[in-house]
Amino acid sequence: QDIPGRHSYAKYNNWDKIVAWTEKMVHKHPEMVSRIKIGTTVEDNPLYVLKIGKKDDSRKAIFMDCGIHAREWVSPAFCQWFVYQATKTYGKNKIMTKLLDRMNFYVLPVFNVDGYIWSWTQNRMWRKNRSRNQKSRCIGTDLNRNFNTSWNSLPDTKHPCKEIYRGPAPESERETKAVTDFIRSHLKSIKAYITFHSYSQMLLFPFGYTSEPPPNHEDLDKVAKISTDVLSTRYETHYIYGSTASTIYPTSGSSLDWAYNLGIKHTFAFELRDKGKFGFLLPESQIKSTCKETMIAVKFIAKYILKH
Ligand code: ING
Ligand code: ZN
Repeated sequence: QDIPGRHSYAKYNNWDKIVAWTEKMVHKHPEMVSRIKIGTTVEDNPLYVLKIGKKDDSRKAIFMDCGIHAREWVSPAFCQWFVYQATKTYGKNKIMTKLLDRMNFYVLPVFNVDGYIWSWTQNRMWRKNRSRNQKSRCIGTDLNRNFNTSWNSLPDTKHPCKEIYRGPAPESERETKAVTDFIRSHLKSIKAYITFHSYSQMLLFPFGYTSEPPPNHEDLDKVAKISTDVLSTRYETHYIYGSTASTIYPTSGSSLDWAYNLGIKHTFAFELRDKGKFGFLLPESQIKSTCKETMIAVKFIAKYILKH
């Protein structure tokens, strides 16, 4: 239903609506959904992970995050859609039932909560978080440059006024720390890490900090190829795929490379719709189709993880 003022999967929802939605999901599916507060932000907002699956913590798991960058609104929309579809189709859809019977999903619907709120209330094009910087009047750290992997290798991430400022130290930001602590403490079960950005229509895998291919490059390449193939079956949306460095640009300190080097051998980053016509301002009329096609790819990756 699309009632004005209410949470809707066909609309962009502000932070308050998303918080209320997390509560609703837990109440609706107490057997399958639980909400874990993994930390708080600089502005003291809660960071919530929704765990989807059975109580058994020893099963394989996939960690997914959305909204690491504030202005990429279709990304949190996808995480909400994923939780909705997973809970709605469990027991009805064969693949989803099998996935949720055998594995868990940890979904962080908004990683950069303070930035997300800022992009709703003050500056639609905001990317970073909202932490104050010493010796600079510029605000914010790029959370996707703040991870402890080749953190200081790219000089253009040094300046607090840059959109890709890496922060004063690796994991200096509370948001980064909350996520890395959570992943480290669930490392035994987490077999895949997927992070959602927009825009560009790409499926990326490690590395961004080097052009050296990771040991399982061929495997990642194959999974990415099939994922983008199945994604395109729904609306013929064309994605390209490859390593971050060779496909989009070199990066340092990204969550994708960090998770990989921690030992999670299947890590992917989606750059969702579109290719630049609307860019970050993707119209609400495209939310559902973006989510539906992405869901097909994510289900394929999950099936692959279950099998291997
Ligand atoms: N793009 C990503 C960025 O952080 C990316 C690309 C994804 C880099 C994953 C490294 C790892 O620059 C956007 N649009 O934010
Ligand atoms: Zn991004």
